[in-house]
Amino acid sequence: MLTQEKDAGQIGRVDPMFRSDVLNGLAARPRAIQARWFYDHRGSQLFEQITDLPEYYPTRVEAALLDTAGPQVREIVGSGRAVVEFGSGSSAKTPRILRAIEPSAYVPIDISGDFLREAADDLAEQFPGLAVHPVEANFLHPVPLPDKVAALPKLGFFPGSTIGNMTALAAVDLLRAMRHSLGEGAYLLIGIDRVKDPEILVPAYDDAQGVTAAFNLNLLDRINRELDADIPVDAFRHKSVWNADIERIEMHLEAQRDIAFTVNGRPFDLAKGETIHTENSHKYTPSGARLLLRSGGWTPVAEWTDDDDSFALILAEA
Ligand code: AVI
Repeated sequence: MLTQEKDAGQIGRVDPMFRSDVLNGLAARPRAIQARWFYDHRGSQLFEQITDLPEYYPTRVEAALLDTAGPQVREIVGSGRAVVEFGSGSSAKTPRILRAIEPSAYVPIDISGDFLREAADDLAEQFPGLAVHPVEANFLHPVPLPDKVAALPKLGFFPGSTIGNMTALAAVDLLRAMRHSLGEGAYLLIGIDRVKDPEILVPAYDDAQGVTAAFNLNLLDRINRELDADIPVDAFRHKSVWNADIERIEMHLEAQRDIAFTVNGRPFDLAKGETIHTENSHKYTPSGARLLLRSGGWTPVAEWTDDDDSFALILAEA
């Protein structure tokens, strides 16, 4: 995921960025709130549940691909590198790659320091002898890496198709920032979800158990909790749609009736059927993914996909 936000509501602080993004997003046309705000404590828990859903194939398929690709990645990049994971979160996929690569150091980067240190401690315990240097930073910009890994060649790790949650332009900027952070001679191992039949894609973002719906609607609960709002959450419905022109899944919250509410003292009115756009998940064709990487300054050198070509793990060179 892009970021793991601290649960400001639980500790009684209001994040001014959250407030301004929500107020501006609700006033804009079309109305839209950035997906990064999904990940309060509850949202992060719901996302973990999403990754186990039968309909949500990316996590499962990528985990299997990491197991297959690991030894081949090691053959190409060699051992002894520093693995630098962007947006490491709970570092759930990390052991798979660390086991295969046998790096000298592991540098998890995440915006949430609490999550980061917990995950770093866990990994240090699982891999005794591995130097773990967590960095609390926003990886959307170039990140200075710790001096202790300056001399080591790097392998960037960006799993989960998180890159898909950005527009292509923002994705290219991020890939360039990563190249800058990792330096000459670096490799990047990245997970990218494929364009496929909407009959598979739409349920992956609108599952039968309603976990994704709860994840999307939690954003409104979060606004009520943290921004002194009175949004009638029950009056909204989760919607997942495939936008074929832009090759992306879009998540929206749709008003089921005319709705009036206030956020931080500001009034908003939504007509029945109006939506708040909350997330984009861009999918890539094989050539589209390679073009994206090249535009971001990376040359693809190897690629692994499952039998259905539903997800790709790509190794690229700086
Ligand atoms: C974090 N990110 C890659 C997920 C995705 O598939 O776009 C977020 C998500 N949203 C709904 N389900 C999963």
